[in-house]
Amino acid sequence: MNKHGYKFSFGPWNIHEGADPFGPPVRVSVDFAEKLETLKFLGFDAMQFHDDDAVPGLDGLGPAEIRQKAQAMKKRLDEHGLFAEFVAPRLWEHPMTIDGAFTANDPAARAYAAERAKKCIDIGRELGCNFMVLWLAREGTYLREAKDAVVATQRLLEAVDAMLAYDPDLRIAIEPKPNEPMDLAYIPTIGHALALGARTIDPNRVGALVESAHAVLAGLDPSDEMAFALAFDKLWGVHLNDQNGLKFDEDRSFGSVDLRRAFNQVRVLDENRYYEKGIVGLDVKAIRTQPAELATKHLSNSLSLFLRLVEISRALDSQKIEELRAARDYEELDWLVLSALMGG
Ligand code: 3MF
Ligand code: MG
Repeated sequence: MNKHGYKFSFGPWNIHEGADPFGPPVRVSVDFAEKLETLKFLGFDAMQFHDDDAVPGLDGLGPAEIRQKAQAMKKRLDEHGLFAEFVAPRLWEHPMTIDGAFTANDPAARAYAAERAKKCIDIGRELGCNFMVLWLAREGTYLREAKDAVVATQRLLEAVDAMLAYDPDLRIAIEPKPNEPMDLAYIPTIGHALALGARTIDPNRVGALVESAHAVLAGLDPSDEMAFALAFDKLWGVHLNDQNGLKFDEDRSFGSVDLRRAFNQVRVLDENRYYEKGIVGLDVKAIRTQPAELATKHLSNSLSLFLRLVEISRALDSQKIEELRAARDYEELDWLVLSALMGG
C-alpha cells in the first residue's frame, strides 16, 4: 500500500472487549500475539505501549526481571519488523493512584508514581524507544477544594524534571485531556502542556501529543491544537479519532463524526510535513455492538480515511485557494472544500 510517506500506529487497548461503565465485556479478549499480527496485517508500522502492555505485572517485578521481559518484547517486535512508537506510564489503575499520581496528596502515592515512571523509562530503553507519552489521567480533582492547584502544577513540573534527569536521552510528549476520569484535569490543552514543558530543566526534550477527541472535549478544534504545537516544532505525536460533542470519551473511528474536522487535521499535518516528524497514531475503539470477528474495522477504516483525505488535500487547487483568500470569498472557499469532500 502506498502510504504517502506516513507511518501508522495503534495501541493494544484499541482492540477492546467492549466493556463500558454500564455493562461487561461483550467480546473475547485477544491476546497480545494476535494483536501484533493484526497490526502487521492491517498495514501499521509501530505499536504504542503502556509500560505494562510491554511488561505485564511490572509492579510486582524487580529491575532485572523487568529488563529481561522488555528485551523479550523487543525481540518479538523485531521479528515482525515492527517497533515501539512510545511507552506511557500507566499511572491510573493501581490503588496508590486513586487520588492522582504525581499530584496525590499522600506522599507515599507520589513516591509510587515516581518509581513507576522510572520503571517505564527503563522499559522504553530496552524497547529501543526513548519516547514517553504522558497522559496525566488522574492529575486533577473531582471537587476543586480537594487539592491545591498551584502546588499540584508545581508537583507536575517536578515530576517531569525528575524523569528528564533520570534519562538524558528521554523525550516526553504530554497528552492533554480536559476531563475523564477526573471532573477537572490540570493539563487540559496543548497550551498547558507546552507551558509546563517550557519551564522544565530541558524544554528541548518536552513536546506534546494531540488526541482529536480530547481537543473536542475541551471545546477546541483538533487541527488548531495541532497547528499550535507544529508552529513551535512540538507536535511529536497524534492520537486520531473522533468525538460527538461533549460526552464521555468516545474514541470513535477517525472522521466518523465530522469528516471536515478530520480533513482539517490531515491537512495541517500534511502541509507541515508531519510524515517527516512523527507517526500517525490512532486511539480508536470499536463500538460496543461490533461482533468480535469484525472488531478491527475501526482501525482499517481510520487508516484508509486518513490516506484518502491526504489525497483530497493534495489535490486541492492551491492557487485557487490563494485567489479566494485574497478576494475574501470564503463562501466559495467553503464550497471548494465541501465539493472536494463530496468527491469533486
Ligand atoms: C485516554 C487516552 C490514553 C492515552 C494512553 C497513552 C488509554 O483518553 O487517550 O489511552 O492515549 O494512555 O498515553
Ligand atoms: Mg490517547
